[in-house]
Amino acid sequence: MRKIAVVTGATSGIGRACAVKLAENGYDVIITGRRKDRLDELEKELRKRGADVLNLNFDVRNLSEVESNLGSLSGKWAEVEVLINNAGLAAGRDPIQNGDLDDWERMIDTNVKGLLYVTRTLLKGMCDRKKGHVVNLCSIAGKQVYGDGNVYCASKHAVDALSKAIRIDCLPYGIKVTNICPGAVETEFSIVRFHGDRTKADATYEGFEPLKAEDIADTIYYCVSLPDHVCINDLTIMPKAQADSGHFFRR
Ligand code: NDP
Ligand code: 8X3
Repeated sequence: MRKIAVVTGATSGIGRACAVKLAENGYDVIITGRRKDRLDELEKELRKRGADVLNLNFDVRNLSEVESNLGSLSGKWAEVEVLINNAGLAAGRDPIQNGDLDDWERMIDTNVKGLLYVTRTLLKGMCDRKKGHVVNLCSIAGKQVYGDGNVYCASKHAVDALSKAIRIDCLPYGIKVTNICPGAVETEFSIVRFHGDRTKADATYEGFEPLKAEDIADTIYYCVSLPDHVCINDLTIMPKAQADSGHFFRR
């Protein structure tokens, strides 16, 4: 019997790659995101790989949308084993004194509150079934703060704290929690961060080989495929050319 996974933010980058990897490896997948056309295209791709798909179009910042989409799953879809909390973004890269309030709200509402809404909604069933694996997309920004990264780093430090907190609170229910902390991954992340400015986005990855979304999906698949008694709690994954948040070797 195929297992059920939920991937938030499956319309792009790491989330999309995770959905494909899971579909190729025996999971039926609930894919979510705001861009309906991309969800529809991904659904076709996953079905070609033999997976059944539930395509749910909502914004993780909206609690009632989260609850109406994920709070009343029925049949096999209610038995979610793996939740990949991936939906997230950086918006802007400015000194805090010049920070844009709308950017701040978007990051906190998506990366922290959205993750909480989705997790709370799905954890109830996982705890009842005493089975489940929550994978949170944190970041190296959840471990270290860098210049002009302020609120994004704070939001990812919150994810780091929540991964630890969920692990403790759900320990009696056999729930595994894996906190994934990548360095630079070339996706749409920087285009979103720089509000569509491709020159700035491309400069982020200039002179070195960044990680690919598939590198992270492979790593997450490894984590969720381990025997039931084994949990990778926390995993930092970097491009070879990136030592930490601030040290890159660019040619
Ligand atoms: P992308 O921009 O390529 O993908 C982000 C995904 O999040 C999209 O599918 C987007 O879908 C979804 N998303 C954003 N806001 C919302 C929302 N309000 N409601 C629902 N879905 C939303 O970036 P990545 O794949 O790189 O990022 C994925 C995660 O990985 C993020 O949490 C990011 O912080 C983290 N990360 C990324 C790194 C990188 O260098 N790229 C490094 C470390 C961590 P849609 O717009 O359709 O709603
Ligand atoms: C994305 C990686 O270094 O841009 O989380 O914060 S970084």
